[in-house]
Amino acid sequence: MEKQISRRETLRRGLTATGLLALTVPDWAIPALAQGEREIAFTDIPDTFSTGDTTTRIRVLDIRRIDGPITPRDQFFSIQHYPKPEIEESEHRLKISGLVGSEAELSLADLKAMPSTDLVAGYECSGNSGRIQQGLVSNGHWTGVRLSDVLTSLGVNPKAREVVFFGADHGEEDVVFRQNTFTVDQQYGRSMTLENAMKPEPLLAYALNGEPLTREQGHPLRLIMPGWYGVANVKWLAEIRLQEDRFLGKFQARWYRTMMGEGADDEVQWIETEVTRMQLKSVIARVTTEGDAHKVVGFVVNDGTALSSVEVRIDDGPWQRAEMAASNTEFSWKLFSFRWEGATAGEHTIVSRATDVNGVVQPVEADLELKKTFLEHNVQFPRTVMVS
Ligand SMILES: Nc1nc2c(c(=O)[nH]1)N[C@H]1C(S)=C(S)[C@@H](COP(=O)(O)O)O[C@H]1N2
Ligand SMILES: [Mo]
Repeated sequence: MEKQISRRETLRRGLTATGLLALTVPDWAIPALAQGEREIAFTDIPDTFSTGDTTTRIRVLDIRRIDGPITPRDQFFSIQHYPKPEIEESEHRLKISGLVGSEAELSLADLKAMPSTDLVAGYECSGNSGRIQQGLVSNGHWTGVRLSDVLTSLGVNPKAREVVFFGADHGEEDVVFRQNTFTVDQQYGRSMTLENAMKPEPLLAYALNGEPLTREQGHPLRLIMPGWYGVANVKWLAEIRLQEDRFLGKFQARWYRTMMGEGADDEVQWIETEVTRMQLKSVIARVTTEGDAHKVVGFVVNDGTALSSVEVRIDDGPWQRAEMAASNTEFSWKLFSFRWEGATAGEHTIVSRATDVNGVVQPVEADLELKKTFLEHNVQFPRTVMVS
């Protein structure tokens, strides 16, 4: 039955039901093509670009096709390091171990019996960049149980300081220790401080856009860590372990880190940090035309800090303010749109930049010169289009 309702209608109902939106979605929030509106092709996308699908290791979102605030389930980007587990919801147990008052194995039914929370959260993979057309990004409407409610209900031992999340997915890893290499089977694991885990936002999510999670998105249960890079949002969540000491697993301490120099010349200090909260990034996703008018649409991701502006620049012109969509929320991606006046025939370069209320400005290449590693690449992303 639900299939006969249009996707937009389903979305509207879902959002209305959860009070996230007033009765109607403002036209604005839906950057779908209006009648008579046509897309202007980017000239910087290689012919070989393809999104991939559920059979490939990575599926990217074709950001030119963004047609509303919420990414449809069948377009949501997906990436993982090991083969995707296939888990029966009725057989799944979430183990909660370590420094808790009482260890537990919770079924989906146990979790669904607890008060549920709805949250719109968007994120990108920390490896997202222009190389893959910025397509490792999506924005979902998640339903689940607050992590803090689950932990509080079991009781947290005062010694606990670190919360580790393990997926059911696993694989063989070479772990190097001095001159030895051990090949062992490990689960995907990520951690955060207890303080972060007990914030109101982290969600143990069992639904995406009003339906059970897709296998690609971690069915039947995953962590949603609003404002953090994709890597923190552990899919196929099998175990939560509370401990006193830091967790040093591969995807926490080795693969997902950034090395960046601070200072200048021979005073540079090289700092290595974990990949956690999203760096401020804006991306132009699409340019369209209707008659003489041109419209530039894009999105911003960040850690949830309020924005003070998103601006667009055409060629060497001035920075001009874009308009923000009414559907944007604290942890959603933030859609923006810009009316491009007086576009002339020929090739143009367009770029956007976001600024937050703390005065953080999206960097240019030169600002990131001392970033040696490629993750967290939030540089301004100039695009070229051909206006005829
Ligand atoms: N269990 C598990 N969770 C995981 C991963 C993984 O390999 N295994 N990959 C992470 C990474 S790197 C990203 S970017 C996001 C992608 O989430 P999505 O596929 O739902 O878009 O999942 C994260 N969660
Ligand atoms: Mo990622």
